[in-house]
Amino acid sequence: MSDRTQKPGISRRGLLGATAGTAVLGGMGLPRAAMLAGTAATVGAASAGRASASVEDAHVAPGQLDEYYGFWSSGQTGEMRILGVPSMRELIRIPVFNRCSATGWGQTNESIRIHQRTMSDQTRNYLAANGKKIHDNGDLHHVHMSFTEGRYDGRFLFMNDKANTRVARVRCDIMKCDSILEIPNAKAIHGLRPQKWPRTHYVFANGEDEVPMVNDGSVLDEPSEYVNFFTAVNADEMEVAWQVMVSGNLDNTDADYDGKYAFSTSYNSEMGMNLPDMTAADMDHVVVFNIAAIERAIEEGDYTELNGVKVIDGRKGSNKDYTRYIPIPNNPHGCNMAPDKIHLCIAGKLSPTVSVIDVRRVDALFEDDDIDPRHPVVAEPELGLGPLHTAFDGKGNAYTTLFLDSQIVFWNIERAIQAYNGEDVDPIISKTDVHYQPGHNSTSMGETLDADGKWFVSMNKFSKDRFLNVGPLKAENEQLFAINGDSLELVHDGPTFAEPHDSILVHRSLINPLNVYERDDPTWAETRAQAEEDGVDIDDWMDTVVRDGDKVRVYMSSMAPNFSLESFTVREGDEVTVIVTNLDDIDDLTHGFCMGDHGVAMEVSPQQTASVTFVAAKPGVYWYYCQWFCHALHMEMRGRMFVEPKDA
Ligand code: RUQ
Ligand code: CUA
Ligand code: CA
Repeated sequence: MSDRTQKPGISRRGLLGATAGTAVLGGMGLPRAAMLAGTAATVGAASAGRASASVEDAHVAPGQLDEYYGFWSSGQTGEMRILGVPSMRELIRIPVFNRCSATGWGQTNESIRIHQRTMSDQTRNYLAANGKKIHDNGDLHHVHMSFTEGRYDGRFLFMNDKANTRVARVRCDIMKCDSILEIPNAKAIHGLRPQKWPRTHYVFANGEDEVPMVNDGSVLDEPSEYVNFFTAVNADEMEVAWQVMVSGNLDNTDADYDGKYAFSTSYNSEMGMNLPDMTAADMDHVVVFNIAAIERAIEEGDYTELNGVKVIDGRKGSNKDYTRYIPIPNNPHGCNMAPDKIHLCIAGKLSPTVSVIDVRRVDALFEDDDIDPRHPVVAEPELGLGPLHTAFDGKGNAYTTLFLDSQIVFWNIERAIQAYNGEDVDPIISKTDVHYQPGHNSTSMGETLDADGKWFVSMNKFSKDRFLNVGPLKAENEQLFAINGDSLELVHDGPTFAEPHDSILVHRSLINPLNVYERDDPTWAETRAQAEEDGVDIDDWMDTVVRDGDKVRVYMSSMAPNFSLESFTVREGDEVTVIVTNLDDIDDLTHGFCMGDHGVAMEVSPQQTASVTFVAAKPGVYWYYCQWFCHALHMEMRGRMFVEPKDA
């Protein structure tokens, strides 16, 4: 226990195990909250002690389906994951910014096209110089679904790549990435949120790292010349709509429920280049982006064009209505809009506070130049050490992770406002230990108007002693809690590989993916066009080899347990493209194509077409096989590639 980070003066966690601690805290929370509920009429249903979910509800028997989809980011692994909640069973992994051995993501022509569609020449040249076609790593922090009028609409999921400054989209009908957008000018896309109202026309994306405005080497170690960029992505076209240059850096972001504003935290208002400088100021800020004013500026031409993007100057002192800066203590991090449509919670990180912004009071910042820039702040409860992110239950309560305290603090927004106004009330309802050092948290439907206050997930950066020791690199830990009256009841520890960064919990009624691809899916539109040129119908049985100089296109179909081609012949040095259509149209009948000893493998799901290109550089006989278990004769589903020597 001694290795846990402890808040000085609190020994309770050292004495109590997790379950006991949770139970005791819950018990302590109840009478106090019940007492307060009597005096504060505004306190929501949670304080009435009514259970929203319970330990029993968390049991999902084998064969039973979960009530929620959990869409998980994976941090530095670069993929998206889907879990069932409350069982916390991992259902599948969706490769996005990573290379996937199983599916061929990052190797198939279809996925490389998605990677390269918006790739800058600079990136393309860099990759070519390093013998690569794509970046095969990513740092995927945040997954969020598209909205229509404040509710998830089940169309798309959007996600960031901090490592290589990108935004990606996943189609919810097939649960595959269909677009990757490289963001110009900005560096290190971190915070990302879709517009909530009236619909997700924009996805807002924060650049975290400061760079010279034109980053071509002409300015290097001159931080006074550095800027940061806030990007609005057109979510339908997956193109950059516009960018805003800001003062300070940008961390997390969220949008309001009126379609008027987006907000971003900045921990480096100092524009420091090292730790002492980045933490020097007592106050950093939240940037407010005035969407209508920015759109007007675009229309009226008040922008600079930079690398093909319309960039607006929203820096301090630009004297325009594009941005405002709200001072917030001290290296703020999380930025979470409550489903009451009114309150935005900014987590203090180095400050033990969460600053509550009433978004209705933001208009005044744009109308009155002499107003106190902190006018929209209506509460600033002191909650504990290291507040990072806040989730909501739709009943007026908030749940904030305390990284340093390894706790979740469950508090009431209205009571925090009363306390800020001098009333003698304590906003804190209960505190619950988590294991250990939580970053993000999420609640079922909690970032939407349908927040239902049933389930709570804490995504913890350390597991320490919770699982069998697997060596110096430990699993991380995500914990599921039932929101039960005034307390959180731990129902599940879920070890995960790097890393359970963030998640959203979406009711299953909103998600309805296909079982089998539609043959006219746009994913392979370019492959289809090439086939048409070659006179091959990829919707039908095909066993055609087309030679085009030293390029060879091998068209084949798969139908369990056969490939249409038992063998094909190429010459040493040929560039070989194998195009496979899986003609099976039965649920769950995925085939694969793996070319032995060539580092080539891909998924071909029912009714899917996929293709892969490689150079046949080794003369000899090579077996290809179906690497996705499909049939009793799966092992027999194979064939030979003959590579004739060049000088034969
Ligand atoms: S933000 S460090 Cu999700 Cu807490 Cu990336
Ligand atoms: Cu087809 Cu295994
Ligand atoms: Ca700072």
